[in-house]
Amino acid sequence: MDDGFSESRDSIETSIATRTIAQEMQAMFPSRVSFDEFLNIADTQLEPVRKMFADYQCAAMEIETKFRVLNERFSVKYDANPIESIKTRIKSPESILRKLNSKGYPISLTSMRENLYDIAGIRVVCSFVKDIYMLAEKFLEQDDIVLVERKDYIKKPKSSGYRSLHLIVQVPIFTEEGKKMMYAEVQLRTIAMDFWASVEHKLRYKKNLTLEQQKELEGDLISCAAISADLDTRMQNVYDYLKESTEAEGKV
Ligand code: 0O2
Repeated sequence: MDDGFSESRDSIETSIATRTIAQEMQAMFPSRVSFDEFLNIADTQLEPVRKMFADYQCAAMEIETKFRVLNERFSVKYDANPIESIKTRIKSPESILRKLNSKGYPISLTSMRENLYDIAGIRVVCSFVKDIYMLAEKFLEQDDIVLVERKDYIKKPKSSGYRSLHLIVQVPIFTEEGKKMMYAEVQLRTIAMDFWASVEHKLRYKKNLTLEQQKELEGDLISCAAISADLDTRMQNVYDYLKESTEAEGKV
């Protein structure tokens, strides 16, 4: 049975772990870092990092809410939900460091804020391509959203076959320190695009493939991307046909 002490026990364990690390650090640098100094440094150094990740989390929440509101409004007006699912993620510290390093940017919090636009990511999955453009338009019409860049990989897919509409935006968040404009990347896709991208992402990290196998796989993925694009077009046609017939029946 849960004795209700798990949280306290966790924090005791965390505190013991921190002490052990601190003691090891102290043993490594006896003259430079005292135990209390180390804890103090860790705390003050981590505070701005924690704050920054919280800022990005808030930006993702703001944008997610905007899309949920749009979905609700459309469900009332047209009796249909354009959005199938919304996922948000904050880029991991490892991935942030790798990107800063690969692009030759300085490794600092200021550099992260100024140079990386996709630390907060929001993925909106729709059934139909037309809904993607309609939602993007309604989202960008909102006067607190600043469009920084639009990358239309639906009209112009990447050489890998990847399709999605990307919007790099700035969104305001209101914190105890005042208003902050945060960068975020919104990816809008259909279910078919999302399926392709997640499978391709998994396969891309398979390490034990020969060069020949990789080439063959890339070719297969490009044909699958074409099939998925065709599926999107046909599903859109079915939807448009049904919508038109329903509207025509209403007029009779
Ligand atoms: P993760 O894990 O999603 O964070 P830029 O961001 O402008 O400096 P980049 O990376 O070329 O340069 O931007 P782009 O092309 O707009 O891609 C950004 C994101 O789109 C990627 O983020 C992926 O999520 C997705 N993406 C782009 N191309 C592909 C692709 O070929 N396959 C799949 N599955 N996803 C893709 P990250 O940072 O790469 O990864």
